[in-house]
Amino acid sequence: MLGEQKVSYSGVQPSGNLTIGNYLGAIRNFKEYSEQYKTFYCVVDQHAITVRQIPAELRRRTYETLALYMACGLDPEKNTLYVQSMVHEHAELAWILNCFTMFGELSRMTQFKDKSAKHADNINAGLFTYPTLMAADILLYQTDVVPVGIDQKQHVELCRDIAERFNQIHPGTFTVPEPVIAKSGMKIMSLADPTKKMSKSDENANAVVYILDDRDTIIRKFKRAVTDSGSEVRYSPDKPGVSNLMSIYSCFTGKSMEEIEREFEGKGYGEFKLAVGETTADALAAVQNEYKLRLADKAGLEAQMKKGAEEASYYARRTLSKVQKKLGFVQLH
Ligand code: ATP
Ligand code: LTN
Repeated sequence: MLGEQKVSYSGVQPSGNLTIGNYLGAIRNFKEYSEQYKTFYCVVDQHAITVRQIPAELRRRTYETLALYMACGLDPEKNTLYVQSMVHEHAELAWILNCFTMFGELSRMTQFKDKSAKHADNINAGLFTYPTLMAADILLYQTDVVPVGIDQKQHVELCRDIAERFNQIHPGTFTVPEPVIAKSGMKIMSLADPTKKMSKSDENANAVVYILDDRDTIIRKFKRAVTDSGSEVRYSPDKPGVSNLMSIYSCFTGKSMEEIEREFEGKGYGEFKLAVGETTADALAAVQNEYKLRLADKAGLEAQMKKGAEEASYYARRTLSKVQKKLGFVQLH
């Protein structure tokens, strides 16, 4: 809570082109808090460097991610939209929280295990302590809710544990946040392997539908999506490919699984896949148009970065100085 207002906080890494997984699992849900909550949505560039990035690409994607936030309907007058590295309190609080986080806790994080298997030549300390930086992001703003995809639930739960541990020693420091996982869209799977999460860092571009893919590409990718044996459109654990496509269709149309099964009864996979492709392309068209306008206005994006960082810093500074005081760091006035 900040004053009387509840707070929603989330972040997305500028580590690749954003996917419909990022959109349905996270960004699309940010907007619903805009009216009643105080909201902070961050482009987490410091998290992105836990795996090697090409500097020019990281810079470009930072602008793109901010433009996409706006294109997805996040009004900068109602939401604080900013870039993590422009608010130095994040890194400072992360250090402090490292001293309140256990080695064993970080070792259990499944994202760390997955990413260290994938980047075996670069298992750096930042990759390991990634969740304490994420906890700092969240706790600096006295956050109540964190809208994320299900893969981030474990990190938010660790953040809760860290906040509770800190509060036990230094009462009343942090609001303890809750993860909020969308009912549908919490985990969109890869189109090439429906047992794997759709991920922006996937090397196979056909496995992933990007928010900015053009209409033909979207339709082609869905046409090629791996489906299961049989020909029936049915939501079931033994049909992971079809079930994933049904989830995507349901997210974009609001239809229930039963309604979708009825709609495609007696029709084959081909017709179903085309419908999913067309529906997705239609739904993304408005976001794409708005995105192009936003991205073309570099000065506007930079003005927003500045304004967002100033807004965020005000709250971040307050929490950090409260923490430093509680810890016994000398404060000069
Ligand atoms: P990377 O591949 O670089 O790890 P990512 O695609 O997992 O990236 P993040 O920036 O780590 O994306 O995640 C941003 C938000 O999108 C998080 O809230 C995450 O839970 C959500 N998200 C990512 N992929 C999916 C997915 N396939 N389904 C639902 N939500 C997702
Ligand atoms: N770890 C998240 C990104 C992230 C985040 C956050 C999400 C960084 N800081 C704070 C919610 C709240 C991910 O998507 N991989």
